[in-house]
Amino acid sequence: MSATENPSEHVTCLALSGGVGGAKLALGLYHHLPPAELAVAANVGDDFEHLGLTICPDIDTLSYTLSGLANLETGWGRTGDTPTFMRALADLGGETWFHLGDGDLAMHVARSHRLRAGESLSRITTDFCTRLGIRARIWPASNDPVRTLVNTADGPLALQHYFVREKCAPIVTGFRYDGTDSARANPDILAALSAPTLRAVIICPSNPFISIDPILALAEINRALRDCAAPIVAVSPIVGGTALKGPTAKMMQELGKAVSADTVARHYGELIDGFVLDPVDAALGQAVRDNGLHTLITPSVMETLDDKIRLAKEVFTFAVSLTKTR
Ligand code: FO1
Repeated sequence: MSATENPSEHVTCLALSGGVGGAKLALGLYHHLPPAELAVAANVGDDFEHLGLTICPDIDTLSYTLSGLANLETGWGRTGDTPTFMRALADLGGETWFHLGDGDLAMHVARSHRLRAGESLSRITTDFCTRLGIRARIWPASNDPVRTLVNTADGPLALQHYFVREKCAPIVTGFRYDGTDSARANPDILAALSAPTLRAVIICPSNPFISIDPILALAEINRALRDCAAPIVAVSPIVGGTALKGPTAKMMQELGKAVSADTVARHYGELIDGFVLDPVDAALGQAVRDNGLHTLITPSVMETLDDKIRLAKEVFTFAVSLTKTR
């Protein structure tokens, strides 16, 4: 692709993703599709300012996962990273509840420096992806700050304070996506959604409340998804009544929702054309179809790379086979 070409013209598949759980399917898609045909719209609602740095956990998790640098035990951070910075920080009485490995720290320092110099988050992310050898696109949902706040019984908490510092313990009563009133969507995402080359939009099995809704809360993206000609399918992050990863099930329970894959299908409602369920939830398929959605029932727990590639292939094939009913 030449520097003057528009990257969105090459995209046949746009994935919407948060961090660890969604990145697994994004990696499968990266292997299944010609890499230049894949773009991942990354949640920025988890981003926060910490120790004077702008940290973008979902962008970084996607970048490390697609470049093969991810720490496979945690799902976030870099493999083989060392803790010298954290130890020195602790000795100085600094905040240590959020772990920044030495190599990972370079990402935050370099990004924060360039943001302060006036570069956009999307441009910096594209440059980092190129330098890490990633041939797909990772597009921050917005270049403007969007910050997810978790409303809890003890008051609102910034996402990382809820998630990491408080270990998801507080009872959740709702969510707020600060900044979405004025934040502009990443123009590359809007261009891809209106391009005739786009064949499928895939909502990864990420947490609907804290990973996907902050993307959908951007009015321009929401409208572009509703107007887009390509089918939209979502993969359930709930399998057999429990979350594949993280606090999705706990949140659903605390919000008074049934912890079940069809709750996720109803959550996305008319935005989506198809929904992917694991065979353990096959009995829920009829209820999902009764709500006007097509279903694909296929194993969706991804442990190995082969699992990720197989699921990605099946989900993409399912999506492109659908004729839009919306
Ligand atoms: N998650 C943790 O549970 N503890 C951490 O100390 C932590 C550090 C961290 C550093 C960089 C990064 O990119 C991600 C990090 N995460 C950590 C993951 C993370 O913040 C959450 O998994 C996501 O934001 C939720 O999607």
